[in-house]
Amino acid sequence: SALGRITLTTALALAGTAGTAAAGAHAHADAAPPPTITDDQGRTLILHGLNTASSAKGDSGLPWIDRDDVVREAREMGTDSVRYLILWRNVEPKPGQYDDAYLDEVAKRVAWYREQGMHVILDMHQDIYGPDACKGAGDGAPAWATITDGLPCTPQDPWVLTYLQPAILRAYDNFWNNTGKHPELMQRYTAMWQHVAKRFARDPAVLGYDLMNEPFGGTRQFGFFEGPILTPFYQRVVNAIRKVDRDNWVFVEPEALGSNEGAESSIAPVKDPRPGTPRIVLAPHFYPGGVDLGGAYSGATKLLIQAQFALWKRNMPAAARRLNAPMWLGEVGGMGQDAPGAADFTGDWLSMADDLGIGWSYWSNDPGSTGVTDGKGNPTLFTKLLARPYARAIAGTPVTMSYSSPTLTVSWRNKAGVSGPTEIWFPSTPKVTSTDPAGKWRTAWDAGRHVLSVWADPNTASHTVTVTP
Ligand code: IDC
Repeated sequence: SALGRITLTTALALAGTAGTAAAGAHAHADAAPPPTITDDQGRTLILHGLNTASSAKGDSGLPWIDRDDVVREAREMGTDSVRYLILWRNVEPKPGQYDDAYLDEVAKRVAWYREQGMHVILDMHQDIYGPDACKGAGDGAPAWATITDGLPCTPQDPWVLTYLQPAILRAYDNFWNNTGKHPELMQRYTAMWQHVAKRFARDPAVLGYDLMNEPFGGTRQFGFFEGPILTPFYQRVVNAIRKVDRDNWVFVEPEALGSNEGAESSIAPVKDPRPGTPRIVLAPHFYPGGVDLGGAYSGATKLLIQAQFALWKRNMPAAARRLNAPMWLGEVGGMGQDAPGAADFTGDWLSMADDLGIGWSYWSNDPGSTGVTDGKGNPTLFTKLLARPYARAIAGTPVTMSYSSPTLTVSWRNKAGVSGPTEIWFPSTPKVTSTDPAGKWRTAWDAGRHVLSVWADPNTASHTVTVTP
């Protein structure tokens, strides 16, 4: 049952963190501020966006969207970024042979986001290894890289249970070379990323690369996977990317099983060989108790999900501190708009992200009950909730960002080397107040883009800006 699964995942998560539960959220209050994702002017970027899209898992490897959809999304929802799905099997249909026509199609869509001033994170997506591992159930790897050694497979419902099928476990075991027989698969994957990074290194809209969606360890799990196998693999991919691209950010995900529910991750630091400050981002997902699989946010289930909120909120920042990396919530959502508690759940994770000072990418942009259009062109519940006032660029060290309808409060401290205004997205014409001395700060409102620019007083160290309709 759903409740059984939720109880299991929560128990798993709690077991993983027993003993550290007493460590309070304020234990690190005096430490240096956590690193953040920054733009060319040194401003902190808060990324709000949509995963675009699950439909890219089809044969073409391209999402359903058209240029107009991107225009509308930027205008109506104020998104400043996209987690854009690409797939290994489309990039490298034959070993060592890259389909540059596919990458051209990707580049064409990236340009649509560029026109809207948005940032693109290219996500090398996979679920249950690839379409050839289990009768079309999965997506990601090409057929030639899918080595199941003839083991059986039956697609399961819900889809995530397919991960435990013998053929799937073996496909991963061969990929990670747990079998000792296929070192070439990780090498191919690494070279494939270098090819993609070379293609997009100088595309100004591309912010970075999400190296692998929801990595899964096969028969090696948790401490036997993340530290000894996944981390060194990421390191090799980062090193390969840095030979062709020094500047874009690299997003690394913990193993999904466990961390999606808030359990501790044992992912280890990945070094960034680029000159200057490192640009590695920890990019976990949040799917407490299978809320994407027909789950609800009410009654006893809600209490269990709230426990997973608490775990996630402690364990993911702890992993990010260990990596000395900024954090970004790469997937969250997947709940139908009619599911009990869908609005509350959405409000709660949005607040969690604001409290942590991190951005997010909602799952997903596909039309339907979990999307931002219902398939008949009508906005869903999520359209409005996700069109949330936020500071998309902060000209200094962020201190707080909080939204309590209808008021957005943002505060930050000056930071050397940062230029440009703080930029706030707001759905309606804003009224602005600031703690800076009168006459020493100014604003500009772009009514078309709904972006408020705030130039703070450079001679005041800390700034708090309040925006209301
Ligand atoms: C889901 C899609 C669903 C599809 C499934 C397998 O919503 O239609 O059948 O993938 O392809 C993830 C994955 C993401 C999932 C999403 C929601 O990264 O691909 O999409 N999810 O289930 N991890 C946890 C949840």
